Amino acid sequence: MAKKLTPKPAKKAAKKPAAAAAAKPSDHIESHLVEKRVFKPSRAFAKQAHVPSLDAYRDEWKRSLRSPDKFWAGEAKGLLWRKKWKTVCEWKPPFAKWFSGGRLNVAENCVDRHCAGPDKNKAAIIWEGEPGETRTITYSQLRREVAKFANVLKRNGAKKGDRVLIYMPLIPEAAIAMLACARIGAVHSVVFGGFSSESIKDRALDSGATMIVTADGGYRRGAIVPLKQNVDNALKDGSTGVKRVIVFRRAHNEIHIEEGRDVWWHREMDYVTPDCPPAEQESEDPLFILYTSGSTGKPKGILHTTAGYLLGAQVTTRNVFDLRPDDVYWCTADVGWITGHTYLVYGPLANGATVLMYEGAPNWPEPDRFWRIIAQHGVTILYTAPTAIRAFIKWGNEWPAKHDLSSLRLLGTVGEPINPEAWMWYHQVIGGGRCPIVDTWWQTETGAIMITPLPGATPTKPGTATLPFYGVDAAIVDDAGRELGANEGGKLVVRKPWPSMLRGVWGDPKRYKEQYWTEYSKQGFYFTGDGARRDEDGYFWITGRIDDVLNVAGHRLGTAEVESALVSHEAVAEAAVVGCPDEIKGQGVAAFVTLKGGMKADKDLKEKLRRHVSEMIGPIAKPDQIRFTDALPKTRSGKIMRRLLKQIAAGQTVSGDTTTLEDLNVLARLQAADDE
Ligand code: 7RM
Repeated sequence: MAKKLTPKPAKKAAKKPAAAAAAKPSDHIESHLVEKRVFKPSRAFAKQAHVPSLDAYRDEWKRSLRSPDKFWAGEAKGLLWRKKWKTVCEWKPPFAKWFSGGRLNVAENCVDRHCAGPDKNKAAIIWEGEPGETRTITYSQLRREVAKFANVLKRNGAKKGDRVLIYMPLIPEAAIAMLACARIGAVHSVVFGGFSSESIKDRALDSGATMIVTADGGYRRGAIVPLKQNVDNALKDGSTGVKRVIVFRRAHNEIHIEEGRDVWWHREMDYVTPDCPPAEQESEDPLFILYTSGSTGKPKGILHTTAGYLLGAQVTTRNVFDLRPDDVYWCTADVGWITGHTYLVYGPLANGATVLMYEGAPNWPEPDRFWRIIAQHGVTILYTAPTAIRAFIKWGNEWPAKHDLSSLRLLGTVGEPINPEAWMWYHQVIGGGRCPIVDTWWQTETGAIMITPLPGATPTKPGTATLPFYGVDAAIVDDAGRELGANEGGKLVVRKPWPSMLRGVWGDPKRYKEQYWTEYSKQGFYFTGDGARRDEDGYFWITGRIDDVLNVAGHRLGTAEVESALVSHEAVAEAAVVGCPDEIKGQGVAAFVTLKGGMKADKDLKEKLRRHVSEMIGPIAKPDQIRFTDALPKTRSGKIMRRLLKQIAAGQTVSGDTTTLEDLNVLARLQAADDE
């Protein structure tokens, strides 16, 4: 394995340590002070970076928008093609084709390619299981496993274009199964291991899957998740078209094997050779379907195709995470989410990087598991979610303090707006004040990062994803599609197609058009569903989903803004804000608040918090309701389920789909807790 990086700490993270910077991490940091702070990339970091200055970024970005075909043609040289493309982009709104006429294979790009030279013995995946075992898989070992499992898929009847569900714990075999599908041109649809039988069934039906790859069980907080049993239940009524289930033995829990339908992964692997030439795919052949929630109850299958997706994944991973050959790169997302697809599997492997993969929970057996892993494996890049960061803050600084985190050189966040306090904590306590933070905005639909700092180039400010990536024509527009001025809140759109954009909603072309392309059909803009503003430096501040924007007495108010204000109070660990009906103002503000350990939930504190919000934003943002709770209802990917909170805040009984809820008990407790 390549030796570890021990970057010299930057001399000073910022020129003049304002009150906030000088404060110890445990100290209370005022939001409005933090927001004024700008963190310039240190000279040491910039010197070695792929993109070493803001000017270099701006020049390249302008070039990429002026002649996108030329720009992407240049970038596409970094992929391994079996046949060169004829045209870079054909755009007939809302349908794009990228690299038509080209042929390539994603698995060959992510694996075989790195086996030709010295990288063949480089670690591709360093894995740690929740019980504590570790495995290191080199690129040549990965090639062998992927090729063998591709033969297993074929042996069991999978062909090009067939849909294969993958319902696995976070183990290397999940990535192996994905890459094996890509190797033969089968279309995978990963179903998060935390989802229920019902979700497996829905996805199997909607995608028309004929095969499922799963495991006997997976570990979560010391318990075993009965994955195979969930699959059995999903297939029980025989309504899906699934003919074959391949079962990896992970947890050794007892399972049922349905003769004629189920086979063991390890037995099948004995029947095959490691000879499986990657099958050439057309650029626009489907690579995967990933289901994601929309505004309705039924998740939609977002379709991504071969060349454009891979290119987006490769180019963003290299530049945003400033990948170097000796990095140990850890993305904490599960493969069940888009972040796990693009930044745990396809992006880093396309770049020949070493990826760290951890199976379990961050607080198992104790709240220092992440920091222990970083110290043990010499992790240099950490990519995680704000919700995790806020949990770490709640658990206390003593946990990271136990471990040597000096191998880290870069931090990233994704999934939701990060409140400046969490950003500062991440920067100071985890990054030791020396690591740049990339706050990356993107979506399942965009396939790859769209708005982000480049760590050697872009000065960052806590709470903003900063500037668009190359080739991304992001803008804030009003309802008529007119671009707005500085600090005017509007809708976030993308005005030009990009290689890794979604190609459709599986089996539902109407929903594709209506959801993303109707809002600005005249202009041909992609509508993200997010609200945002750009500040005087052109930085994008994402305020959250449009449906999360409140209108209180005619004033636009981001729920994230109010949450940020609440979290900036020293007593608050986490907050979720939704609108509630208000006779006079139209909409009122309802806040659900979890407190830090030792804080007392009483009327006095409620009043203090109301005042605090009023001081931070303005009297208009003062919460009408505050409910203290010991947990917030979240999806398994950590997103707060506002739909449920809205119902509770409105005094209704909770109805609709709760299958993605992490902990159903939270709901019962919330409903029991009132506003008094
Ligand atoms: C990658 C992912 C997408 C939605 C998106 C936003 C929110 C994601 C950020 C963010 C502010 C960020 N895909 N979002 N990243 N908001 N800053 N850096 O999360 O499809 O699951 O969600 O998440 O609302 O539209 S996703």
